[in-house]
Amino acid sequence: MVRMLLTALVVVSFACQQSKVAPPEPVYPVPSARQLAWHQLEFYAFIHFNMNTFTNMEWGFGDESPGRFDPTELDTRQWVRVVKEAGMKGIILTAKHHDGFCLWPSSYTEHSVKNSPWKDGKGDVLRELSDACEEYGLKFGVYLSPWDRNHPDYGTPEYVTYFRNQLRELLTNYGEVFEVWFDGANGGTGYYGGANEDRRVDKKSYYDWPNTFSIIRELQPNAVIFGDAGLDVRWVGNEHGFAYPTTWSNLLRDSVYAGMPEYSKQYSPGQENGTHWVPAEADVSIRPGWYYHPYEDHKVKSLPHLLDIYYKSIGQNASLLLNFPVDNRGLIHEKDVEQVMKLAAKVKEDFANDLAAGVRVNASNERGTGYKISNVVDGKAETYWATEDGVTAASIDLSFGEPTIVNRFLVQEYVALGQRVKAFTLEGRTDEGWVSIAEGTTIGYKRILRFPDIEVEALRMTIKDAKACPAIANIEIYKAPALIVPPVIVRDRLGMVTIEVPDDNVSIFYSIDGSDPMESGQKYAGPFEQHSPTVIQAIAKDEQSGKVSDVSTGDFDISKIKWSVVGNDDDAEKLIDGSDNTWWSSESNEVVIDLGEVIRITGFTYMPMQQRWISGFISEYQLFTSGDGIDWRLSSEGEFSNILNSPILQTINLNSATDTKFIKLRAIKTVDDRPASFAEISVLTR
Ligand code: FUL
Repeated sequence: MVRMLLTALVVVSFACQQSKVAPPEPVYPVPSARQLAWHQLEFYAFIHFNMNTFTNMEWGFGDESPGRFDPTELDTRQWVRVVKEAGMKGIILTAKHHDGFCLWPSSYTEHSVKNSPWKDGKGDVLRELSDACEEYGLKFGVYLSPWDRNHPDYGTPEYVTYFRNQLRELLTNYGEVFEVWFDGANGGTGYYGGANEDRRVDKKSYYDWPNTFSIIRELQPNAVIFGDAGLDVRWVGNEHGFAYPTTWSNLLRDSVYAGMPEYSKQYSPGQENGTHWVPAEADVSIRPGWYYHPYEDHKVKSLPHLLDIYYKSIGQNASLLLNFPVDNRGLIHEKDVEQVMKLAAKVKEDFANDLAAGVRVNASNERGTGYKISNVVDGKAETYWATEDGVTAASIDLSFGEPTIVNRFLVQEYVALGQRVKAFTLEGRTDEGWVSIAEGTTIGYKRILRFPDIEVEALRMTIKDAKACPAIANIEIYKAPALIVPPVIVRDRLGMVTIEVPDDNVSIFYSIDGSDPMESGQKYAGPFEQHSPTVIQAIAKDEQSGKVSDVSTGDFDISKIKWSVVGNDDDAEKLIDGSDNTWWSSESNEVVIDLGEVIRITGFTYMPMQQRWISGFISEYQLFTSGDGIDWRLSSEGEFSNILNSPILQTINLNSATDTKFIKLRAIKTVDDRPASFAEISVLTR
């Protein structure tokens, strides 16, 4: 009896072995274990906080006194709480930026926190942050600028030794480090210990990167190394936070080096035939600058902008490294917190209910046991569907069993076996049969397609082409609620008013008489003319859910349809074009506008330029009026207080209403003594 049982067992186990299917062969390159762990983080924070925070600069020269580093309320636990609550998995801090100032008391330089007034020189920002990360379960990473505009030896082999010594300090004394971040900016003018000169280095060879990298492997074997060219993670090639519709994790790594001028254009999306696995990381700041500047307090990125970044990075096979310019108190600014929390809430809402969870799923080809199509909806990253060897085109049908509205499709390759898919399509089965929804190229670790709401009974993803048999680990399907944000109202120079919202499925209601746009507003159907002074109010409404945005307000005085700028510079028209995003600067520090007819004005407004790199904000002005453009009368003079820190709309009311056909705005002083710049000038008549 026992023998019979044993025989039976042997037969069964033999049969099982027979039916076991071999996994697909990897398609090289493939990720290392440390890269695979990094892929799963997806979203983490950058903190730019250092000497520049106190000098109001983006790139310090290197001659700044350590005495200037003096945060009043530094609280790394606040940073960590915000980052964690926003759903991010780690923090990378600028331990040393290009100006060379160190946030930790390095033994190799005096240019550090130890000579600052902060905590009487006893403080260590890195220690505080790594402790806080550990307390809250976040990963901790370091940015160490290779370029050092303070160090006297920069450009010589001695500096490379110094740089490596610092790296050793960072990687030895602060616990586990998940990413080491090296910037591509290298060499140029600087203080260099008092030499005040221009020092260039050979970006390819100066740092002897292979030997520098081996220090990281020795001290922090799990840390990934970031640089334009890797080693492990590459720069996405822009600072907008966008990866590309076609983004390979494969890179021709031996063809690129950090700081290479043609990198962004030629190499940053990766290459199908790339030789090494070097996935992309998209870095972007929540404000225009990387460092804190009070004058950017009104320029924190909006929810629609941040959401777009999210989908264009994480949704396009890159990780997202979102920067917070910690302010001179030592805190993430309230406005930044507010915006990132809006993003976190919207991401949560978009991915709340996975409609793929209950679908019936079929594939046109299956490799066999262990690689079944049901693996793509089992919620497990380690199981995947694959086709038979040689089958590089196949389709997957996902049936809901009832009409279902969808607008997001999320798909992930089983990247441990390499990135394979080269082209795919998405179709939906509607009342009219199969209709095309979207087309894509690469997938990689994660690809998210966004498309307008569509009611379907089934979805079909067809892989059209792949480097080898596809291996798909995961599919998720969502119906993200519409993005309901207050509409943006603009009026151009000709008096045409446009009201816009980011989501096509959302209706806009507006009023032009000060009444509640929700109660008595009309539905916006396209641009309309508005020449007389008006307050336009608008709301966005999702007709499906009834959800309504806050009200947005556009306060417009008379239109500029009859206006012209006197002089022969066509570009000067930008200061009356209705857009705050265009600007013009005047060598003569003044501008004359012909209003086209005599108007009784009660005041005027001046909008300073809104670009990232600012110049020529007017701080002291004179306003002249004239009936003929020849005889001028001084109608107002004064200052635009605090304009440098707060470059928002400046509104000046005249002492008495004045009839005039011409106005002349003259800059008596600009904040930086550069020619006066103007984004927009308007008059007030009410
Ligand atoms: C750039 C640097 O030069 C900026 O200052 C910033 O650190 C950014 C993340 O990388 O290349």
